[in-house]
Amino acid sequence: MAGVPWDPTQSQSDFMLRDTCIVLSPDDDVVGSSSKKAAHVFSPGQPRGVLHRAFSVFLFDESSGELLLQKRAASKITFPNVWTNTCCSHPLHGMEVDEVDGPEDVKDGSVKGAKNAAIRKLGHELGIEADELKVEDFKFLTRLHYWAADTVTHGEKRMMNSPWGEHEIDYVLFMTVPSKESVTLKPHPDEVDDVMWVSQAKLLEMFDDKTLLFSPWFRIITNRWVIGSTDSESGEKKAGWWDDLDRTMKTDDFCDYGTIHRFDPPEEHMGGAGDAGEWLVGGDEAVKGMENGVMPNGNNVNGEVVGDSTKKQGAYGKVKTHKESKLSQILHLDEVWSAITLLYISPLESNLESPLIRETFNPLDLKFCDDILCKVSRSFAAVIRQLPSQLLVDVLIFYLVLRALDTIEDDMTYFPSNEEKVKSLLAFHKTALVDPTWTMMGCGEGDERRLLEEFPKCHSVYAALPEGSRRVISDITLRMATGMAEFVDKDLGQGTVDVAQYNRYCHFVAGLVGEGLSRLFASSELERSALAGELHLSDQMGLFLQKTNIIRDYLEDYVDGRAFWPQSIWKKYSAGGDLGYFANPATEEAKKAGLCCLNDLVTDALELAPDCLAYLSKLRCAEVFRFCAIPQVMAIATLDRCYHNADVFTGVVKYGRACRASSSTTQSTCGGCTGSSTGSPPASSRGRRRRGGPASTIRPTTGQPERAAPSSS
Ligand code: D61
Ligand code: MG
Repeated sequence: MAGVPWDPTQSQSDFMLRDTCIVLSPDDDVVGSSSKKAAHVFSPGQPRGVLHRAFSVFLFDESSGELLLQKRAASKITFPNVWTNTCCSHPLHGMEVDEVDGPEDVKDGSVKGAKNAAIRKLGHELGIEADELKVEDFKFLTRLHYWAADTVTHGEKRMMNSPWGEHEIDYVLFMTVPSKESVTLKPHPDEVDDVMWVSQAKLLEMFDDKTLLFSPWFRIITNRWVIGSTDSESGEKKAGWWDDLDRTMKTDDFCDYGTIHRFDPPEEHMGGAGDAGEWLVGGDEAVKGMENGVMPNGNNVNGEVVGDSTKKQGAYGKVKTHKESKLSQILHLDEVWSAITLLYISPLESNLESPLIRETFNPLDLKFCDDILCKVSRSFAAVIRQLPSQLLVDVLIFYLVLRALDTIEDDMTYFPSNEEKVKSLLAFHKTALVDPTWTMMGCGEGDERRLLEEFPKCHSVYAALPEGSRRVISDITLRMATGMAEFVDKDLGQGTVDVAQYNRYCHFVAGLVGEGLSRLFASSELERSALAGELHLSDQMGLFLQKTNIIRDYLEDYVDGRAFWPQSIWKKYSAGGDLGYFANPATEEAKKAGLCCLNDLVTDALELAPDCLAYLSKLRCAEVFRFCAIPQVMAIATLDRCYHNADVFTGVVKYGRACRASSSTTQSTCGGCTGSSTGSPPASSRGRRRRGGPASTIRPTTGQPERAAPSSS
């Protein structure tokens, strides 16, 4: 993979977002990548974060035998204020000097990747110059697998539900220098608050000092290996690696490359936002079934999230739809070509009638699911129904389950309090997905309400899916619900606070869909199993679709009192200090500012495009490719239409007939879902939000409008 220069001047939060950690199987095989941030989030859906690779350097002064410690800066996001070994960090994907080791590198002890990463970080954190240490001089000793919630280090109070933690397979690296003077120490203030060379005796004294904090991994490594011990039963003395540095560095006596030593953290580092408890005591048995660095259903959720129930958001008013003129539509030759292709050359066909599907599922329940899918999203229905039969129903149910969850999220009046809504969201995976009789009456509108009311039919089909698919669906449902719950109490009248919050929301409601889909693709064996590990790229696929919708739906969302445009962006352009300013620009100047703001957001979204293309390039099954690529292409077209287009501020920007026609063919092949006789009510009555995929603007020329498309004509 081509490397991108790593920027050591970034802020801590940029590192969190941009550093791409190496996601691991419990056997230390590379299975994917994750942003540093996503990997370190502890939540009910991933109570121990995401397992990734790390290294821990212990640097000794040969002459005095002292070890260099660092105190992590108070501004660090994870484990601030703790004393720890010389340097601990992560090898990353995509570095100019490769940092990714494979099994062979571990077997022969070379682990050049981890060592390269160590050199990079010793320079960045401590200011040690590149020529002062040599990659060859590191001694790789062993690996340990541990996790720890960051419950202790955030200030005075124990953060029982800390959202952060570590979950790593850590490569322990020793290095010696002839004397302290051999290395320059210029600690980076964002990383390190203090450094200290200590003897063994001094360190033991510090360990006893209750006013000092230590990183859990440093304590584990030191007590287990670095400092010698006496066996309590035999009284036998065991040498520690620090006791005879010469032997440690020059022989392989202490090296163990075949074992991954597993440790649960000390009691005080259990818990965290996902309420994680003892786990690795079970050794290799315990880690069986890990997927993409996460233990599926490995949650210890207490399910009780208490919310402030005061805020209710307003129902939205109807906003105008901007359509394109006929002439301008005809000028989109590419779209016309797509339409012709789909109409006359190769219409998407539904695979729902396949014998495999008929035999596996209750036909009446499946028919309900298929019908309701067509009602709630024509566009996704079209791309889902052309999937191969071994994947189709899994994705269909995945869609309906999340649509049902989203209906709960989006109903602004059904629940007596936010607290009740949060409860309902967080329970969904163990009510709707477990109890075959579960229903919810009167929530949402139209076909979505029906989906919830007749949910047992969905459950019946869900229950007949392979266990692996159910696990993915249930896991993503819980994680999405947890994310939605986090936002229930937020006042979004003026949008999200900043880009981080905007990204976070999009991750929960769409990025996770991407992850779930990749896992379903992989488990169907239509795609390579490694796709399931492409957490980052999968996430970006969802973000791109969701951001496009959010940009397009500016006015609807604003009128609705639930907007997502980030303040850190739009406040740069709004003299009035209100998001609604763009809808009623007082001057020419103000109008221009609005367009600049819009362009800023479109540009932000477009930054995701390369990752989306990278994701698409990994697909090898034509139908899966089509399923993924069509919504992306529609999103690009939507962004194209929105760029520098003042219509975004006065209504909904829509596609023309060409795109819609292309989907009408897909409808014609899907028996039983032509238009609507039951019909959705016009979606305007009470706080229902309506957003389809970007492809939702592909609609049939006849029948009722797509759920996403309030029609002005
Ligand atoms: C490949 C192909 C399709 C992909 C993908 C990768 C990655 C992510 C996604 C689709 C998801 C994109 C969501 C974009 C549309 N946004 C919404 O519908 C918002 O709700 C989000 C929560 C429910 C997500 C449901 C969903 C959507 C598409 C799927 C799927 C599940 C499962 C399988 C396949 C596609 C939007 O909804 C409001 C409303 O319309 O009521 C919102 O609340 O913003
Ligand atoms: Mg929603």
